[in-house]
Amino acid sequence: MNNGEIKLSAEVERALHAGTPVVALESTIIAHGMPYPQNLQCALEVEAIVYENGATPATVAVIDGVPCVGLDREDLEKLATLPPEQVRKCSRRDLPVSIALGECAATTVASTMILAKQANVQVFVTGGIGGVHRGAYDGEDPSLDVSADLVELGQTNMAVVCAGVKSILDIGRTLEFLETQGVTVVTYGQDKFPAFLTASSDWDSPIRLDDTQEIASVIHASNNVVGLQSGSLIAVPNPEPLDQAVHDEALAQVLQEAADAKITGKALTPFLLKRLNEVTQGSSLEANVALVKNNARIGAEIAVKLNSLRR
Ligand code: PSU
Ligand code: MN
Repeated sequence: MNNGEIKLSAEVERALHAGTPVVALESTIIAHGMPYPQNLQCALEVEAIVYENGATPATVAVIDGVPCVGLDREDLEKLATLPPEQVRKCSRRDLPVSIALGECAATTVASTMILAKQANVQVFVTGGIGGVHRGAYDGEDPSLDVSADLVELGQTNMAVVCAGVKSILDIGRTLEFLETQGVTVVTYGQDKFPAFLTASSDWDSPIRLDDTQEIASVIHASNNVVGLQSGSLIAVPNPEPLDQAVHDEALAQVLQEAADAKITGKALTPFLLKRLNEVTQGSSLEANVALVKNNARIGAEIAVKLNSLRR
């Protein structure tokens, strides 16, 4: 695929041409991570926050077989309102399929990184990345469920801003895997690595930085001094976390439900998020929206500072 085959929105094309900062956003969170209408509202608010903080938002998806970096309102609405089963959750392996078959597909962290990189975008904001699932390496019959996001971070140069790794995953093994892949992992403003819905996990972050200027300098050094072709992960603690006790109880319940219903593979994360939202009566969704909006603000700030280092 070359750049000519990726469709850029007019705003993104203008920003890239002018050399102003652009922030990529993923679309699985819209089609599979949140229910309608909160998904559309969140997507629009996140784009507005990126603009307010000095960068141009570029939501990534495949629309009728065309890989897009920057969506218009109509495409965003389509992704948000189509029944999730009609929108492929499109990771690296699925990208060629969705393009060849002319599908509408929502890009995960892995495939958003690929398309954003092709478009020369350097910073990407999401909610949570995929990780090593609990039980991936355990027991007599390990599932080997390790997200392609982690491998992508090891091989595609992109600064990914997230709120850490969901507590439904095996956070310790996820951090080990990222180390093996050579991914620079930084937590903003605290020692512990954050756990998506909750602000903190039991695991220490490999690196802590308290200043977005320093974070931009790290990304700049990775890209322009050592020329690493791997990505970096910036973890930002959720500013409006879910109550820990509510979280722990709900999590235990939905993990058991998933095991009982034998839900596995790419269906697992959407199932767990949906059930968590139902069990917590909307509190987990509120925490999810809050963290994505916060990440958009910090991510745009990093993109602006990184952009001025390039000059
Ligand atoms: N975590 C969330 N919400 C999401 C996802 C992760 O809290 O919507 C999505 C992201 O797009 C991520 C993908 O890239 O799930 C990972 O899926 P898998 O574990 O199947 O690779
Ligand atoms: Mn998986």
